[in-house]
Amino acid sequence: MFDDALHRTLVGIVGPSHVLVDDDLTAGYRVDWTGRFRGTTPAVVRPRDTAEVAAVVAACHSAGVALVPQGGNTGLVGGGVPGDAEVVLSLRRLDHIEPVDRRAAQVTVGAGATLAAVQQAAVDAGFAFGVDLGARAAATIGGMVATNAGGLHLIRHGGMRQQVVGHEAVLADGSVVRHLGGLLKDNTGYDLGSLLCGSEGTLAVVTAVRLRLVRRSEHRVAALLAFTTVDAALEGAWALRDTLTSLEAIELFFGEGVELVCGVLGATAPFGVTHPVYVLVACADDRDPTDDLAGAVDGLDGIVDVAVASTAERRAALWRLREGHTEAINSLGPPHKLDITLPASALPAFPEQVRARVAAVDPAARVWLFGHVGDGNLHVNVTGPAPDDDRTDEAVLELVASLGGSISAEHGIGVAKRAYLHLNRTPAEIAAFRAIKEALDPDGILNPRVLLPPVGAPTTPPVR
Ligand code: 2HG
Ligand code: ZN
Repeated sequence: MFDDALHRTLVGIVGPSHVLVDDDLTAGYRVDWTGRFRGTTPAVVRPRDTAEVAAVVAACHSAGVALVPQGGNTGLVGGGVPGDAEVVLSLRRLDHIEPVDRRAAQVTVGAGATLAAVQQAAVDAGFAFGVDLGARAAATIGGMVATNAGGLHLIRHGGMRQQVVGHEAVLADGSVVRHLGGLLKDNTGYDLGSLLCGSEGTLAVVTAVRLRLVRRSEHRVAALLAFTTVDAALEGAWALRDTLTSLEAIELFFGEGVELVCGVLGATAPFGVTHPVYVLVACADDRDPTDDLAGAVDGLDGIVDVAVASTAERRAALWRLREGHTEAINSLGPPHKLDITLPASALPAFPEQVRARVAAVDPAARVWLFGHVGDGNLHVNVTGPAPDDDRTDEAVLELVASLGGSISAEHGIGVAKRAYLHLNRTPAEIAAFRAIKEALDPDGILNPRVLLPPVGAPTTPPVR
């Protein structure tokens, strides 16, 4: 239980100004970015280094008080905010970035370093970081590890798991595991770093990671391609994926999304009319990739409009149309975020299928689709249903599972999808997950409300 004694202990560890208890001070830590998930907490604790994190976790462990680790609070499945009793363990102050190790092409960073800061450090040293995503200014590396973030460049460099070459984390009893050497060949037992990727704060608190860096490409170009049908857009996207060696990102979105982004954020679309479907393609290379991109686009069927952007400013304007979706949709009220991956063969029919499924459950709901089409990851956003009305979530996730897709591509399970894990994972797999959790956190103090299905949740996929 959180009591005066624990409060005093925490103040002794991190100092009085880093144990926040007043409602107005904790407010921003208790609600997620979308506003759909909110809770209460006895305290937000803000340690400044690994030793303080370890002491805080040990104190909470002794008192039997659960913790929710939190980074930039940009998560979209309710995995980083408290329910009603957990202490929020904010890792934001662990934002150190060590000098880039040029010989190894690696950098060690604290869990609280933002993605943007790590990207800048990599660029300053002549490299790049392999993962990019729209929330780069606020998202922290620790949170990105915890959710195994994928993002925009996954088709080129992989997701977070592929970048982590070393880790440091605090276990549930306050002990520290540190393996930050960054050796690429290192078969000395279980790969705890890999296990922590996607563990959503349930197995340990990530305090630092060593990241691989990638080569920096000096020349970039982006193009927005407009299509009249989903089929043509997908065929085009796949053809570009298979021909362009400089491809960095390939994104799909729809006319209604572009109109919303332009209306809400004041962005401008490059064409005089709104087209039904768009593909945004980005290339980066050591030499100017514009000719390669133009050549590849020329060979595609079904394109009705093209805008090519070479300058940073024009590229940013095209990216605004895609990255602005999240913010623009949020202006309609807390959305239901259903971040899914589908097998390529299921993608063409999916937009119509998912709209029909949602309409059958809630005719007033609106469906917004956009995502990283190169890896089959679509973001299905549903607006209209109340935050706690899960009927459309269930309908969409069941459809996705029946098509052989994943109910979480890159955002994690959090609290939003834990009741649906059985759609993708067998009873034996879930039992193995529980055994790992039991072994590393026997008292269940690390983010206990996320990822694993609640007791009593279904264990077998529904028969349809
Ligand atoms: C993106 O790809 C993020 O922009 C957020 O993963 C997706 O807002 C979303 O649903
Ligand atoms: Zn995404």
